[in-house]
Amino acid sequence: MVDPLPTTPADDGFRMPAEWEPHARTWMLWPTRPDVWREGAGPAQAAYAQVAGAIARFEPVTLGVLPGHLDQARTLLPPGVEAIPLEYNDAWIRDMGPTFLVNDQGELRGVHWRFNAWGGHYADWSADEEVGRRVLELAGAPRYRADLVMEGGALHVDGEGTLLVVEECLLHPSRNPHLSKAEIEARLRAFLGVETVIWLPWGVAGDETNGHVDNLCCFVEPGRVALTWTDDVTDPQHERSAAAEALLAQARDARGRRLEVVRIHQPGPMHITAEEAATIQPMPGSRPRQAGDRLAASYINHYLVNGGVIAPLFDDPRDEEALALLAQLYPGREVVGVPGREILLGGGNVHCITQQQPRGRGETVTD
Ligand code: KQY
Repeated sequence: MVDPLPTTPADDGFRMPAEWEPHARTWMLWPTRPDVWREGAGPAQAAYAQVAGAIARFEPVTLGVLPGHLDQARTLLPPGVEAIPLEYNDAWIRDMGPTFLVNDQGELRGVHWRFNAWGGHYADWSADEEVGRRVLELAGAPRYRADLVMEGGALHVDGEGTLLVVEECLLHPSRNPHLSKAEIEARLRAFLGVETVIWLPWGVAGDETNGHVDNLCCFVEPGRVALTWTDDVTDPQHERSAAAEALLAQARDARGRRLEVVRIHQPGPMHITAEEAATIQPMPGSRPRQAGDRLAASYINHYLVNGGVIAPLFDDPRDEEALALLAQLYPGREVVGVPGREILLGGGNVHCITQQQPRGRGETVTD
C-alpha cells in the first residue's frame, strides 16, 4: 500500500474539476446487497447495466464487481463495459469512491475520504472504506487521505473555486461530530482546492443520506445552478427548496458572480410500496427503507458524460419537461433518459452510482 501524500491538494495546486470537464472514464460498482436491494438485487443489476450501457456510448466505463459475482455480471453487462474484480460492500461509488483532482498541467490525483455508510445506515462498510484508495491505485493517481467523513454525493463544484454543500448533511452528528462548521469548511477548501463554500440549509425530503446536495442542487455551468422544486406548498420539499433558493439568491461564487437558479420540478412525490419493501432482506446493522417511506426522487441526480447527460426517469408526468429542460441547460449534449425507480429504491440515483475520472495530461478518449 502506497502512503498518502503528506500535503493537501490546495498546497499542491490541485482542484476538483467540474463534472462537465472532459472525462477519461466513469467508474461504477455492481449492486449485490439483499438488505439494500429488493429481490436479491436482480432488478437493480438490470438498472445498473442499463446505466452503464448508456454511459458507454459516450466514454469508457470500468465497473468493479465482487470476485464471486464477476461471471454473472459479465452476462448482464453490455459490450464496452469493462468489469474488474474489486472488494466493496455497497454500490454507490459517488460516495465510497475517491474524488479525482487535476492541476493546471493536467496531472491526476485524488482524495480518499473517510466513509461511514451515511452515518452508519448499513453495516458493514469496512470494504467500502478502502474503495477510494483502491480506485486511485487502479487509476495510477497519487492519493491524499482526508481526515473527514465525506461522500462525493455531498459535493458539487463549478470547477472555478465554488462548492455547494448542505448543512443538514455535513453537520449531521453521525458524520464529523468533533468538527465545527468552520473546521469542516477548512478541510473542504484544502482537499477540493475551492475558495468559496455555499451552504444550503436542507436537502431533499426523505433522503437517507441526510440531504446530499446531488439530489437537491447542481451547477450546470459557472454562474448557473439547477434546483429541485415543487409548486405544492403543502409538500415538505417546498420549504426545503424555497430556503435553498433564497440562500442562492444572496450568494456569490468564487469569481464574485451572482447565481442564476433554474427550477426543475420534482416527480411524484414517490413512496416505496409494501410489495417492494417486502423483498428487501433485513440484516443486523442495516436500516433500509420501510413500506410507505418517501423516496428522494429528483431529476437533479443526473450525470454528465463526454457529450451527454444521463438522466433518471420515473414514469412520471414530469419526466418529459425534465428531459426538455436538461436539453436546454446543457446545449450540445445528448440527453439520455434511463429508468430511475429501481436505483431510487436503494436510496439514490444515476449520479450516486457513478464517479468521473477526469481526463489527465496526454489522455485521449473518443467523445
Ligand atoms: O445520494 C447518493 N450519493 C447515494 C445514496 C446512497 C443511498 C444508500 N442506500
